[in-house]
Amino acid sequence: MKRATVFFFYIALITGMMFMLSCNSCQSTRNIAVNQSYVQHSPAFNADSAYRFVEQQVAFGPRVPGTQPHSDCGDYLVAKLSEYGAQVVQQRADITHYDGSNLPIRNIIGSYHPEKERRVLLFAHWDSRPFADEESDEERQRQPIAGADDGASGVGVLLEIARQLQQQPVEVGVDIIFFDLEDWGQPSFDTQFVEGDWWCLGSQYWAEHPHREDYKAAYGMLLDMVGSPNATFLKEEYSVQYASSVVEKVWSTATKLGYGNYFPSQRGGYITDDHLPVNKQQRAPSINIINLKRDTRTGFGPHWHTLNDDMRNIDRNSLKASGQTVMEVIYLER
Ligand code: AHN
Ligand code: ZN
Repeated sequence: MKRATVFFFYIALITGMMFMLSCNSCQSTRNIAVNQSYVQHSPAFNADSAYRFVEQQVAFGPRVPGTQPHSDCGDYLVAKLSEYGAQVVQQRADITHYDGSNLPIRNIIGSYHPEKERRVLLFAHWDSRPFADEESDEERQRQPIAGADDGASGVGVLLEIARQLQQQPVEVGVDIIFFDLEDWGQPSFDTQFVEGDWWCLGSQYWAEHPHREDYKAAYGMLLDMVGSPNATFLKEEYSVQYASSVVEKVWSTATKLGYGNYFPSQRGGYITDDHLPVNKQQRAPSINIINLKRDTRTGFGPHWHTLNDDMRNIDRNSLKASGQTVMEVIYLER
């Protein structure tokens, strides 16, 4: 072999070895990087937009069934869902309440791809509680709450998801339901307890009379009180009992997205809420994403069913954590 050839051979060998070594090291650093950063599949949930949807509902005044603000807000919600391309169906009925009075129910349902077989159900209640019965002052207990967190926050997040669904569709069908009359349970200042299930009247009605005959969804997610700062969505017990795989999917997705602080791996109590009739009537195995506390008397945030449940209590970061997590789950669904 000529000297030049030998020289060239050695150069080629050394370059090759260096290439293999560098490739090895870059491979391993790349693997570490992949393990650490999760690549999000869903479009970015816009928390400013969700915040405005909460603000707009609250601006109508307390959405107490039978009042003008309630009726105006209902029209607004129908208009928004239609604007964002959902097929909207309204369900109206009259029910008799614990005090014997007649109350009108107005459930608002927005469907995406109603022809698709595989469906995910997203829901929240849009009415607000007629009494702030967790206030200490008795006079204040009879006033209606603004319900920024309790009601408007879940609806606001779902309106933002509706807006996103129009811009970028998902593979499965999605139904968004705004349930009425969740929050007219008997107030604590009543002295006579009337036997019956007085919470969740809108969802009870829908579960018995779905908007489409034999309606069934693969699973459902309820958003209730998702707006206050440092919300903690503990694993609510009925959710674990009826839909444990959905709980695992949602909580692990939240953790991958970096929202583990909002979705800690801790159990909450059993909460009677709109997911209960949906689970019991088997319309969908459903979970409740709800801010639960272990260190308050009620088990909810300190503003719960008080006059403090207003816009001062709404934090975009909490809307983002719940909204982006739900979006990630549905955008991955096939
Ligand atoms: C009970 O306290 C029985 N249920 C609470 C459900 C609820 C009320 N969510 C919001 N407001
Ligand atoms: Zn409430």
